[in-house]
Amino acid sequence: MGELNPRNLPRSGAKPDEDFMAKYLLVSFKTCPWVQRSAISLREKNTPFEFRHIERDNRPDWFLAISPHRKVPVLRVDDSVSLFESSAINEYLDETIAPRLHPEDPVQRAINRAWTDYVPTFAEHVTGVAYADDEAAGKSCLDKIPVAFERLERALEKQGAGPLFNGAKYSLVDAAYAPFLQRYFFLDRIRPIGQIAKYPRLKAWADTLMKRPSTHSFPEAEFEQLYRENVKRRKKWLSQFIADAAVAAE
Ligand SMILES: N[C@@H](CCC(=O)N[C@@H](CS)C(=O)NCC(=O)O)C(=O)O
Repeated sequence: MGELNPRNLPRSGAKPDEDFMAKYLLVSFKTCPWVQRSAISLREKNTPFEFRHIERDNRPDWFLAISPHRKVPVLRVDDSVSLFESSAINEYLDETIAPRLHPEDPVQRAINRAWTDYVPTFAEHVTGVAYADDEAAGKSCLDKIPVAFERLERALEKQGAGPLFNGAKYSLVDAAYAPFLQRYFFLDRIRPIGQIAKYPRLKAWADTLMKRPSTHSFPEAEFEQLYRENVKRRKKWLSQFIADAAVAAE
């Protein structure tokens, strides 16, 4: 791909002989939950990958050439194939790298996929408040959180004992929800929401996922601070609840 080849871009501090040529290059915005979902799957599979963080407001040409919707994540494989959409990327990873994260049983696999398909709605309900323009909109977003939480609670009840969605074994559905459950905790610490404690199975699942190293692409406090800076910068209703001191790094 000549100049559009992301490998040809200079990387800060890397000397040519130290260059790390991973099979998998994950193109990312640092705080993107959809990227995080694919990064989690790679980590759960103990698969080394190179993270390439780009800026939302300055997307390079090589990225635009490989990302049909101009969105992250893009997974570049062997510097020759570019995959997009986090769900499709994760299905690909699961089909090509052992161990299989999807359940063996086709019925369970269908149930897992069905709940994975609910993630965009769950994300919208659970993190919508971060995009609300005013208090009324914020309150109406917050009202949707119990709807999403209740649905997941019922699903987890049917699945069994936990602590993960399918019991003891980690699955793609865990990777799909972890970034959004994490953002609920971030939002709850910006302005208390107080909902998750009412859903014991969901709370236990979320706590398990938050403790799991694969959930985290960055040190936890640093990442939460980055998230808060994004919320503050958006200048939406929620921004006012982030103290200036907390964004001193801006
Ligand atoms: N459905 C997509 C969503 C990806 C997505 O929305 N990514 C955001 C960043 S978190 C993005 O690239 N937004 C840029 C834009 O919409 O222009 C997926 O699962 O990969």
